Formats: sequence, structure tokens, C-alpha cells
Amino acid sequence: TPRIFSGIQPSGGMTLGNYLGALKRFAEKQDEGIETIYCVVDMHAITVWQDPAKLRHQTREIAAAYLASGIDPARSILFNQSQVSGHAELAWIFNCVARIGWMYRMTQFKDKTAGKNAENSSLGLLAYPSLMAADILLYHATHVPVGEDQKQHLELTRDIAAKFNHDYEQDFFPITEPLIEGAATRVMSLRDGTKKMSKSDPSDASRINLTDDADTIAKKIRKATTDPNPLPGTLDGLKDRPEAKNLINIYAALSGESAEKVIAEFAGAQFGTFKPRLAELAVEKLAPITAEMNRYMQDPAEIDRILGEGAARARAIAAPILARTKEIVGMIGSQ
Ligand code: AQP
Repeated sequence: TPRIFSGIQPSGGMTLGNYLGALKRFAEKQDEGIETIYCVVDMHAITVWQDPAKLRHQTREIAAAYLASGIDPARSILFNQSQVSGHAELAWIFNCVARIGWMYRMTQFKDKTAGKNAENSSLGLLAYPSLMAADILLYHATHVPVGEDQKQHLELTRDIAAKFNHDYEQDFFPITEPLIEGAATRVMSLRDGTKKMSKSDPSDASRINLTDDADTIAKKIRKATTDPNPLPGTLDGLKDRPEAKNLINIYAALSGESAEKVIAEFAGAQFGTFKPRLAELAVEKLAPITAEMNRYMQDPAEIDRILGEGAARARAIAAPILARTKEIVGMIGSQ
């Protein structure tokens, strides 16, 4: 039976990219009646130093974003990663299965160390994909909904599962399938259409945050980098226009229409006409989520209670899988 796992890092506030590429689809999967396990991956966040008070706040904010976008703790498991120690335990075993060279090849590691001395980044940042494999395989998850940017890490999860199964002559870990679908699997920066929209981008103008108010959203879209030409009538005409393509994709994902339909609707329009329409749509779709997030954030104790309860349910699924893994590896245990 299918089981879905996915996570979001509390390394900043949620962006429109996280929402369209991940969160929005998480709720859809839950509503399809599939077993869903969703995590706030705080252990991933500290691969880059986080201020402790901010980390706590951001963890609750990501949990609030999950809840506000329709994740129902009665139907999905919602928890923060560090409360279930099995993630760290399985990650260690995977650190011994995965090869260092696999980690150096990851484009996220290269991007995050670009222009810096990679030798000075944390060992955790390099090993990040091994912990991600543990997150998924600790629950024998079969499907992982993510944005396009995580595709390479998921391939590594499959490689780790396959190597474990091969090294220990077992058919134990499933080979997980990525679920990358929809118009906005890769939302790009509003300042540079070749870079992904990211919560850790130093420029706040590059992204829409789920906590931005209507005026801020409208202003960021108005100021978004674009070329001077009017919109073409077909997707072909967007080929060498990454900024225009990005705004059309965002419109399509928010409205639930196909990008083809959106581009046909705005054929020949100037950005001066299109941008206010996009801003209006973004505000209409995001304002209710922002309001719900704010409502949840009024009661941090309730968020912590939900996370604690989710962690207990996650532990119950993970415990026999972890115990069996250790047994396969040859570790003595009393369970
Ligand atoms: N720009 C994006 N477009 C579509 N999907 C995206 N995701 C992230 N950015 C985009 C998806 O959001 C989920 C959670 O991502 P994450 O928080 O675990 O880390 P990330 O992918 O590294 O996202 P950020 O915002 O860029 O965080 P930082 O800046 O801390 O690295 C994933 O499913 C991801 O695909």
C-alpha cells in the first residue's frame, strides 16, 4: 500500500515556492485518502547554523503552515524530526552505506557552498541526503511529493536503499518513487528567473513569503524582474524568457489552470496588465492561509501538542523497521 513521506526545513519562513511545489500538494494527497506522514525537518535545518530561538519559532511556523494549508492531524501524521530519534539512528547506518563521492556530486551541496570554501561547511551539510534517505525509509515510504529541486536527492535515496539491500542480501527497503507534478514544481526567484525561489535567499524581494501581507505581495510582483516584451500567445514563445515563464507558471498553479490556457488568455498583454492580475490572484489564494497560520501561531502550546502527538505515532511506525534494520546489520538489541 502506498505511504507518503515529505518534509520541510524550518530554515526560514515558508515561500510561495514551498507552498506550490510541496505544501499545496501534501494536502491533496491526504485528501485522496493515502497514508501521509509530514515532517518539519529541524535536524536538516541545523546543517547551517540557526539561532535557537528562531529555530523554535520557525519550526512552529512551518507546522502552522502545514495546518493552515489543510493538513489534518487526525488524518496525517505531523511532527518535527528531532522528536523521533530513529531518523538519526538510521541516518548513521546510511552514512556507512552511502559513499562520500555520491554526496560531493549533489547540486544542492555545490549551490550552498558556491563561492565559499566547501571544507568549512558542516559535515552535516554534506551528509544531508543520507539523513533525507533515513527520513523516508524509516517509514518504508513508497512515494515522496517534492519540488523539482529535490529530484537528485531522491535518486540518492533510491541508490542508498538499493545498496543496503544489495550489501545485506535483503529485499528490505522499498525503492521510493518521487511525485513531481503540476505547473509549479520549480518556482523561480522574482529577481532572477534562472535561480529557484528560496527561503534562504538574502534578498527578501526575490520571494513571496506566506506571511507577507497583500500590499507586500503586490509590490514584490510589480517589481519582479521581467523583459520589456509583451506576453506571447503560446508556451513556445516563453522559451528564452525565464522570468515571464515563471510568472505564467505561478499564475497557472495558483488558478489551477494549465499554463497553455493562461498564456492564451494573456496573449499580447503587457506586464503592466498581467502583473496586477497575478498579484490579485496571489493575494486571493494566500490571504486565507496567512490568516490561518497567524491564528495557529497565537497558540504555540497547541502546536507543540500536535507535534508531540504526531511524533508518538511516527515512532510507533518506525520502531519495528529500525529494529529490523539493526538486526539485518548485525547489531544486538533487546526488542
Ligand atoms: N522554488 C521552489 N519551487 C518548487 N518547490 C520548491 N521547494 C522548495 N523551493 C521550491 C520544495 O519545498 C519543499 C521543502 O523544501 P525545504 O524546505 O526542505 O528545502 P529547500 O528545497 O532547500 O527549500 P528552500 O526554500 O530553498 O530552503 P533553503 O533556502 O533553506 O534551502 C521541498 O519539497 C522542495 O522541493
